[in-house]
Parts: sequence; structure tokens; C-alpha cells
Amino acid sequence: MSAQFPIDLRSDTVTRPTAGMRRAMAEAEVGDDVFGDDPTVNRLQERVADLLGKEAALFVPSGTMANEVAIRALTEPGQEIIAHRDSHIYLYEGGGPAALSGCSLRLLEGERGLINAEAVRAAIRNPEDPHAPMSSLVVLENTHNRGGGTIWPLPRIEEIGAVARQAGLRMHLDGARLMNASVASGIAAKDFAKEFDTVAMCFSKGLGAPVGSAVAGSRAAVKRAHRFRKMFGGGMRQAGILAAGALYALDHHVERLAEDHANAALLARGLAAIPGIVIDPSTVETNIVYFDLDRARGAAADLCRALNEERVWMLAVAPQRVRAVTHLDVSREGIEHAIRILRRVLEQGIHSAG
Ligand code: TLP
Repeated sequence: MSAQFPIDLRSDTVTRPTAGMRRAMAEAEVGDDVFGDDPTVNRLQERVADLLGKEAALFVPSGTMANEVAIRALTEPGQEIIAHRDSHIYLYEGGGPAALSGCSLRLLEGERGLINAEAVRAAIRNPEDPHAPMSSLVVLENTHNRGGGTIWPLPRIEEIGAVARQAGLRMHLDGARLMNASVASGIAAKDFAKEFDTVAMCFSKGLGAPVGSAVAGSRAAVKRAHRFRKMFGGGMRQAGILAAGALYALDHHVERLAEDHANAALLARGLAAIPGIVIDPSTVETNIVYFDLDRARGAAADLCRALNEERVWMLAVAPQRVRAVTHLDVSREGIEHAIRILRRVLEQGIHSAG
């Protein structure tokens, strides 16, 4: 396969449906899912419940909505959610937990997006103290996006689950990229999901579907999430067209995530050999690569602008930090090309836009 341009590494959300996926979507049997009678949506929901080892699942338009309906289903206004300070629910969901669920966030530190059970225990408020918000939910993210596509070690999840259960807290997993964690580690998605009351997963990231996510849990939790999906405007009608893309992704695009992980590792190794770039390739576990640009070379935004002109797209996420994400629309040749371009751009020197 040759490189396809642009080489778009901004996110794994940028993939376009393949011909096979489009065909499956075009041929999908549909009904009105708000009435509950879209057979393809129902099939997807059963499939996801089974995949994640839960009683039920609900198809939703986005990963954000999956997280937000789950948080609303598991909490009441005035309660507090414990999460990592770099979590997606805190940084990238528009203040959703506060606006939609009326919950405050108790943010914890931790290497590469991972928190530990002791810190969770220490963060749980005294339920007898009427001054304090009630700690009610722990949210973890697997893989952890801002942490660098980090995979959670299973024992660490279990330790947190035990602490949460003992204190009567619920657990939600933002598993937008749970299948990446599963394929890279060899741990079944349902094993990763075990400690959680609800689990969100996305079809529109590495799995390559154009739209859609799901949230799984007990029948009662999913029933409550269903109510909030309607309230938040996420009830969709002939959504089987979209669910067919998700089903196709589960059938055809899971095992191949290993290629994205190999490409991310290749990219990390290539970047590590370029003067001016700081990255430890051993930290790249899945399909997300973060690297830092030496301040003396210029700013991350200027580097990305220079790369953009060469049809290599990456995302500046902090003054010196860049993110590149591999996915099914970027081949190994594309990654090799991106490394060559990056080296050349830095050799030539980048200039500030201002
Ligand atoms: N992440 C996007 C951006 O919002 C940052 C990306 O390009 O990575 N959970 C996690 C861990 C995510 O990374 C994302 C998307 C979501 C939830 C939200 O999914 P969508 O975009 O479908 O609402």
C-alpha cells in the first residue's frame, strides 16, 4: 500500500467508512429506534452487551453522550465524581458532568492517566459530614487518551473497584478505545469491564465507523441511561444505518487495531531519532503518540503548521507538545513518509506565524 495524502494523524476519529462498511450501512434493515423497533440497533446493542459482559447496552451518537448519560444515570445533582485530572470527561466534554448531572469533579494526579486505589480512598469524602459533597462515582479511562494511549493494568482496576465498592461508590469506564486496550494487551474487553457499573465504547475512533458509541451496564442502569439519552436529545430514528457501520467495525476492524499499534510504535521510534524531539518510545502502548518539541526549535503549533503544508497533519496540544494518532486510513508507508517529512521540516527550521 502506498501513502495516501493527506497523512492525517490528528485523531483516529478522521477515518472514512470503507466500501464494505458503506455497503453494509446501505443495506441495513431499519426501524424507528425511539419506538425500540430498529432491528439493526437492537442487534448491535445485544452484541455490545455480550462483548462487555453486561446485561444490556444502548446505542448513542457519540462517546461524549455515552459518558454523559452514564454519569447522569449513576449520580444525583450535588454529588462528586473522582477522576484523573487529564480525563476526557473533565477536559473535553464541555463541562458536561457539571451542566448535565450537577456533579463536581474531584481530580487526582497520576502517571500517564492512571490513578491508584490509595489516592481514590483518600479522596472519598466523609458521608457523615453534611458540608461535603457525596462522593458517588469513580470514572476511569482505558486507554487513557491524554496519558498517551495508556492501558490500565487489570489489578490496578480491581484495587480501585474494591475501594469504590466498599465505600458504596459506583464505577464508570470511559472505554472510547477499550478495543485498542484489549487487542494490545490480549485481555478480553469483558475482563476490563468487570469492575464497572457502566462502560462506554466508541465505534467512530480506531474501529473506523463514521458515527456511534454505546454504553453498557445492568438492565436498570441502561434503562436510566436510556431516559437521559432522550432528555439530552440523543434519541435517533432509523439509526440502524449507523448501527450497521458499528457492527461491520466489530466484525472486520478489531484485530487489525494491532497494525495501528505497530504503526504508532514505528512512528515513536522514528521520532526518537530526530534531533529536537523528545519522546520515550517505550511509553507508546497503543495508537496514540505524544512527543515534545525542544523549545529552541520553536513551538508545537508552528511545527504542525509547517507539517500541514507538506500534507502531514498532527495536532498541537500544548505549547511544546504534539499528538499523532494512527488508524486504519494511515498505512505503514504513510508513517515512514511522515517521519521523513518531520525530519526535513525540523532540519530546515520552523518559523513562528506571528
Ligand atoms: N476524543 C477526541 C477529542 O475529543 C479529544 C480525540 O480526538 O481523541 N472519551 C475519550 C477517551 C475520547 O478520546 C473521546 C474523543 C471521547 C470520549 C468522546 O468521543 P466523541 O468525540 O465521540 O464524543
